[in-house]
Amino acid sequence: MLSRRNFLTAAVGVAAAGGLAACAKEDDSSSGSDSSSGGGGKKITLGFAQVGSESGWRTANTKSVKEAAKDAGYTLKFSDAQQKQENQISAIRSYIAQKVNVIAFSPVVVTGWDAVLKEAKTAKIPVILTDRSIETSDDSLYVSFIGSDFIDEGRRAAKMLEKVLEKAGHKGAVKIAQLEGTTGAAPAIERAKGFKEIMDAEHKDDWKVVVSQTGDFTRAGGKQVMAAFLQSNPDINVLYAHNDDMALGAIQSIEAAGKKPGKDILIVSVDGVKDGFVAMSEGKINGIVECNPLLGPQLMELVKKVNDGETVERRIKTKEGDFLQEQAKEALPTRKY
Ligand code: GYE
Repeated sequence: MLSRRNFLTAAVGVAAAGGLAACAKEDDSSSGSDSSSGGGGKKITLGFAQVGSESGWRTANTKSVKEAAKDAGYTLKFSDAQQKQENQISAIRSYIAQKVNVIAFSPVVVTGWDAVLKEAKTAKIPVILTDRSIETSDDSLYVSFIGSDFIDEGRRAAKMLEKVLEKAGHKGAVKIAQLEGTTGAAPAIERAKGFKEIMDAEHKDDWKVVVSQTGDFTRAGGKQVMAAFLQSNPDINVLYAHNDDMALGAIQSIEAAGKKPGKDILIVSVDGVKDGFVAMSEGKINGIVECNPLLGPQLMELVKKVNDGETVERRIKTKEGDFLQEQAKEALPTRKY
């Protein structure tokens, strides 16, 4: 017989079957003393439903959440949904059944959450969105959203491209290939939107996105889609990638096609992971808009307030910077992810 907990863990694993099921996992970890959670001395249990492990950003985010939960002395129930919404929904349902104190999750896509979040509300379990937002007509379904402003990141990427083109002394048409993040995910929708806003307002005549497709935020996706872009549009001279991992995959295809990344094709991406900085210090990426994954400590503070019944800010934005090649070498040793 499966114990209740093992049964629930198995349910999440089964829901993940069809993908890389072996990696779908729900871990329980607890540490610290009961008193460290403060309040009435009762240890807080947090259920965290992660998107997956698609990128360097995500790896750093997971590490930050796990470490911060440990430092705060919470019991953390963690699951990896392998970028599949149905897995995340199963994980959230299992947290509701386990009566955790607070649920936090990073929604893989923006739509389709109302039903499961209503179940959490009925069970009186507060929900915090981390990193990615959702679309809902019912604002009472979550208490707070902590994460970056992705529209602004898109705008910053366009502004960065202006600088990159100027530095490269680029003349003539700007033919942009866009590698989009996961279809339907907030960072994919909004990074495209912010970029387009600046492009339409300020570069209508000289810039054009000639191809745009999802690479699912992965290196393999970026590599594969870029290879196809180079076949269909060999005159592309700029790549805007919604994250570093896709840019890093694309670099492999650009080199395989006998072109120089960072020269023949100017590259701007988002995140600022270490490998992105390394590629930038080698001259292969021209500019990176930072998106900070180290949300763990802020999230744990928020969890405590929510658990204590305090009123919290509805929207908490993370702070980040912009980096060009000249700053890459200097910044590299201090990068934390
Ligand atoms: O940019 C990408 C990851 O949601 C901000 O997801 C996050 C994005 C990040 O896979 O690398």
